[in-house]
Amino acid sequence: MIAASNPILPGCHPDPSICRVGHEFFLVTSTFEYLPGLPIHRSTDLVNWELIGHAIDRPGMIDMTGLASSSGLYAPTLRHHDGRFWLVCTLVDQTDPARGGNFVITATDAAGPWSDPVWLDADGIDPSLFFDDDGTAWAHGTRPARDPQWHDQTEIWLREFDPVSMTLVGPEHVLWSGAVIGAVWAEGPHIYKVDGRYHLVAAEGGTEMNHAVMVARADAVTGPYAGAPANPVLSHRQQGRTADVVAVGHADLVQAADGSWWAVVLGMRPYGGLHANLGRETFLVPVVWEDGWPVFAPGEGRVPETVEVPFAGSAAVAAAPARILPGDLRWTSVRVLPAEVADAEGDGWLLPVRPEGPADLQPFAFLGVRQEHADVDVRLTLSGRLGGEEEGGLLIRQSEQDQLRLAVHGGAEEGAVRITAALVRTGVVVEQRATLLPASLHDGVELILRARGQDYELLAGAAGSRPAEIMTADGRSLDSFSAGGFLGLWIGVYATSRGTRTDSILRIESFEYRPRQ
Ligand code: 6LW
Repeated sequence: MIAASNPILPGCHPDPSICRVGHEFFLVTSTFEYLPGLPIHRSTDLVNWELIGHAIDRPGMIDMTGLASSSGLYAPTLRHHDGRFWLVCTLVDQTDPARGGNFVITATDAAGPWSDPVWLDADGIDPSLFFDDDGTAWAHGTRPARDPQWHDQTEIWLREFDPVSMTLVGPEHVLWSGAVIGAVWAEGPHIYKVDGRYHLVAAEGGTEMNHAVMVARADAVTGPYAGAPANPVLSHRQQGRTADVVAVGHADLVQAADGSWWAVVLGMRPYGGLHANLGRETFLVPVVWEDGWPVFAPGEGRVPETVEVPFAGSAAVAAAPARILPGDLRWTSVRVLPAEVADAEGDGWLLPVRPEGPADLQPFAFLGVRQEHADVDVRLTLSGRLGGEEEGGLLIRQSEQDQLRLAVHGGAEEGAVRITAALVRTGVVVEQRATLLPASLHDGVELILRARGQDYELLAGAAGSRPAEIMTADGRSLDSFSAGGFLGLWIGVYATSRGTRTDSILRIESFEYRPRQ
């Protein structure tokens, strides 16, 4: 038997939703403005997870242009029914409520292809689907309470879902507004039928320090739902800011083939104070049923560091390769797909320089991966030619407003390159360095990030030579506790001409992401 180490999906993998088909588990998480969106991970043992594809992976499936950071694809739900995977999700534009909405897509293979979205007549976020054993299907989700009794009160709604016409039918039912009077953000609802009764699992308290998992049950899917006497059935809210894992909530349950029950939840691991640069990650929690109610992490009541999975064998999947080649599913871009901003060439990419840049709300030239480890070395080798106003390099990105950049610039004299480092906070450069290094972009420049906890050390030099230290930035301003939003950090490559049309192209010779054990 092998044990799962928590988190099972490190780095920005929030709002996990899980389902089982035979002996395989499938898991999806939120991706906001990043594309491809909604990664699908597969596992046979809940311990080893393999990224097999993304539900939103074709140009034009979802239009994300102009969306600000932390808008985009919110909490999805993944289910399997009648030979098909069903995924419901919300496209959110935080500045324009008229844009986006809830949609459903289906696939026979979770790795894809997925159907084009069918938009549902429902507002709010966090949609879910429940397929009852009498052949009916039910959609539910959360939205601001129509008649609120308190600030930030939400309500869980339910309507029948017709899987043939892909529409909501029949009357609407309001099921739940939270276990606690005055609870904010009852959300992330999922309904399950266990031993003939309907169980509603929902988060509340908001997705930060007061996050919690609540359960209610009813004899009919439409309610009335009564809360579990043990609510919250899981939370780290009472552990305060020094807990190793905080913000635990947003659970989804799954029953394994051997009859055992499990939950996936999101949580955050702060380091260097209350800063969680890796974002909201996915954790595994064992569940048992006592007196008709689920008990999360029995005997412990908190997210365990490791979880023994009795049916797991002993084989561990090999760690992902450090050098990330173009075909690697880990690559993501912002608001567009990687193939819409870059062309794979051999073991690297050609990255055409665009007028838009990392501070813009439009798609820009960017390819990146999640920061999944507090201690990591990232090594990028670039070559090509840049004009005088053009730049490209490493981008450590929280949002268009909060980021750290290490750039090589065009226009330096022969045999030298100009390197800058900049820490940007709420859109303002708060710390910067500039230096000339003996190197040539034609022959290759190496840009390096050494993250050691909250120290983000940036180095640069000619490819193959000893790199020079440029700046060490404090990463604390980059996490969502400081910057707001729902995301962890991404680390990638960007290029921009800063407004001017250009034919310049940067070549990404290699990109390595090497965690320090
Ligand atoms: C998501 C909501 C939440 O829609 O955060 O943790 C929101 N919970 O359920 C964004 O991930």
